[in-house]
Amino acid sequence: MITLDEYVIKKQNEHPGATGELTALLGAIKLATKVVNREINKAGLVDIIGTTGVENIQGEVQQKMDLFANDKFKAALEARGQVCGIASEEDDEEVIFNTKTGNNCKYVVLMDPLDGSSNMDVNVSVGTIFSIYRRISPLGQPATLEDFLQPGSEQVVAGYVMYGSSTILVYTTGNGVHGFTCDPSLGVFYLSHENITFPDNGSIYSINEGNYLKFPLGVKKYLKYCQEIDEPTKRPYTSRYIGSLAPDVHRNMLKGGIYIYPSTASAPNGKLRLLYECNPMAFLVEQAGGKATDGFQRILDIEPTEIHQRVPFFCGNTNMVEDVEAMMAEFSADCDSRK
Ligand code: AHM
Ligand code: MG
Repeated sequence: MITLDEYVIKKQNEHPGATGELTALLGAIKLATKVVNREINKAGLVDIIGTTGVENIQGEVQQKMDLFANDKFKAALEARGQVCGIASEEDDEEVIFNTKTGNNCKYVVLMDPLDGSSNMDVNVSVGTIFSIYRRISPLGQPATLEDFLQPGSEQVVAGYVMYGSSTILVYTTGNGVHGFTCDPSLGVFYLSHENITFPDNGSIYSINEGNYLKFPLGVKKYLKYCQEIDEPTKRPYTSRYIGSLAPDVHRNMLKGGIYIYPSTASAPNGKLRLLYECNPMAFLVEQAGGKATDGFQRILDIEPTEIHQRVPFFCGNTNMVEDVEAMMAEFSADCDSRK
């Protein structure tokens, strides 16, 4: 049994120049994860589910656990002293750790501390999604907005934690995707899923079909394709949608499938946020042998312009994503943001 700490240190030792800063940073994320996990497990017993009644900058009502998780991750990351700033779904702007220690740190973290949090009300899986970049501004000064607005291809680490029937932390440093399951009696994450890769053929599609009438024609055509009967291609595919990005993508990576949150008539850029939802998931999906696009271009190549920017998101088995891309190109080229 290899623990997360042992695994990260082993990987660190394979890089002669490694300083251990990234290892310490991941340690902070792991610590906050355990605190959040403990609290989630008490949902229903103590007053932690439901909304605060307050909206975030994106007009979404914050859940009590959104704020709890946000505070815990920020506190753990600042205390560990490896991060010069954080951008979070729950904060209006980037938070800069403008202290002597903070200004000398190399990394920024972007995160959604508790994604899909409304699922908690009904005991359904939620997740934490995170993305780590090397800062581009000079050391010794406060981090700048540009440190956060880097394309996803510059990510150093990306990962998610899924608080499900068990709690699993999955991450990549660009060297495969590895998952660690928490033993609840010890609070220790053990390597349980080394080198996760998509199976060759996927047969699951995940999308909020309630929005069907608002989807681009290319997506509508693809959904009909998924539902057609065709023995050789194992269609009809199975529809599975939790409404929590990390668990939905986790299932599709392990079992084979596609996740889609497209543009809609009322939300031309879709719902999901590029920097702390789509980029980290795209990095993981590519590392697992899959593909992630906005229907037309690679997610990781998009140059961000703002922290809470939204983007349509298609990710999963490469062949499935390419099938829907072909239909988007044929029927919905007007949705290509580059045109
Ligand atoms: P959140 O960040 O406000 O929790 O929203 C993100 C979540 C994703 O996890 C999920 O895939 C999607 O929103 C579900 O949205 P919808 O309810 O529109 O299907
Ligand atoms: Mg979210």
